[in-house]
Amino acid sequence: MTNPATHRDAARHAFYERISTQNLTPLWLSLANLVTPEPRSPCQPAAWRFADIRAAMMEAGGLISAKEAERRVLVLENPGLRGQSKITTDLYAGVQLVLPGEVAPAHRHTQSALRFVLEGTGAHTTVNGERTIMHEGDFIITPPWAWHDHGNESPDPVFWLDGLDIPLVQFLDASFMQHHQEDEQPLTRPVGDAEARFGANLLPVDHKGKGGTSPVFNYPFARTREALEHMRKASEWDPCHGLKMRYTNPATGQHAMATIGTFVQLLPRGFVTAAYRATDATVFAPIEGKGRSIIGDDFVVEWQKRDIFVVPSWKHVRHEAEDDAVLFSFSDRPVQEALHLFREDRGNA
Ligand code: GTQ
Repeated sequence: MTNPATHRDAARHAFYERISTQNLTPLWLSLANLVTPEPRSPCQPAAWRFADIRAAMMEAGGLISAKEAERRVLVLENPGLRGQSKITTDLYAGVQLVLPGEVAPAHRHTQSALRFVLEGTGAHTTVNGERTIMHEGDFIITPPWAWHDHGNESPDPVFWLDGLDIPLVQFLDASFMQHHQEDEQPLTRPVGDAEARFGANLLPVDHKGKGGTSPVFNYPFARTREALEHMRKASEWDPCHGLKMRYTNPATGQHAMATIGTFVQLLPRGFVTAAYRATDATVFAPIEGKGRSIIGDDFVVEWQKRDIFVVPSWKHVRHEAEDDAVLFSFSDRPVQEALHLFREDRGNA
C-alpha cells in the first residue's frame, strides 16, 4: 500500500510536468516569492573606493581609447546582480574616463543619463548642440534621445559617475540608439544658453512645461554648494537626512529627470542621522568630507570624497559625518512616485 501523501505528491508532480509542456505553471508554488510582505531584493549593500576605480581606469586608458571604446567606462556591478550591468535592480552606474585630447563620439539613445563629475575640470559634454564645461561636483543631464558627445581639452584626465536607466529601459523593451555621422556634433548654441534661459528663475514666455527632463542640463556645483551653505544658517536639520535637497526641473517643479531622482545633502561635522529606509534603492557619491554609513544591520562603509556606495530598497541606512560632508545621490524615486509605489520609513524621526 502506498502512503496517501506520497501518492498525492506524485499525482501533483505528474500534473505539473504535464502542464509545463503547455507553458503553464502553478501559482501556489511561487506565490510567496512573488508577492512578498516587504521588498526582498537580490541587490546588496556595496561600496567602491575611488582610488581603486581610478587606478583601474588609468590602466583602461592605456588599453583602449575613448573613440574605440565609444565610451570608456567601468561598470559598477552590484555584487548581488553580477553580469547584468546593474548597480540596483533598475539602474546602471559606471565611471567614465576621458583623457586629454580625446573625444567620446556623438550618439543618442532613449536611455536617460546623468553625469556627476568626480575629478578634473575643463572637459566638456555637448548635448543637442550646446556645450557645457564640466567642473567637479557638477550634475549634468543627457535627456533621452539627445545627441551627446564628450571631450577633454584640459591637460588632465577627467572622471565622472554615469547614472543611467539602462535596466529599466531594458525591462520595458524600449531601447533605441543611433550614431551621429560626425564624432562631434555641430554647436548650434553658445555655452551657458540653457542656464541663462531656464536657470535664472525665468522661462521663455510661451514655454510649455511638458514634464520629462529639465531644460537646465548643467547644475553647477558652485551654485549648489553656495545654496547649501546659505541654508545651514537657518539650521533646520532633518533627523534622517541632515539638509537634503532634490534637483528640480524649473519648468514643472518635478524631478530634474523623468526616471531618475537626483539629490544633494549636507551633513555637518559630527551629524549622525536617524535610521531611514525607503523603497528606492539609492546610489550615493560623497563629493566633500568624510564619514561612514551603516547599511542594514552590519554593512559599514567608511567613505570619503568621490567614493560610491549603494543602499538597497528597504534597508535601513544611517550616516555619520566626520567632517562637513556633501553627498550626491540618485534613485528611481520618480518612477515609484508616478506609480504610487514609493514608501519610506522614518522610524520615529
Ligand atoms: O556617455 O553616452 O556609462 O551611452 C553608458 C552608456 C555612458 C554615454 C555610459 C552611454 C554613456
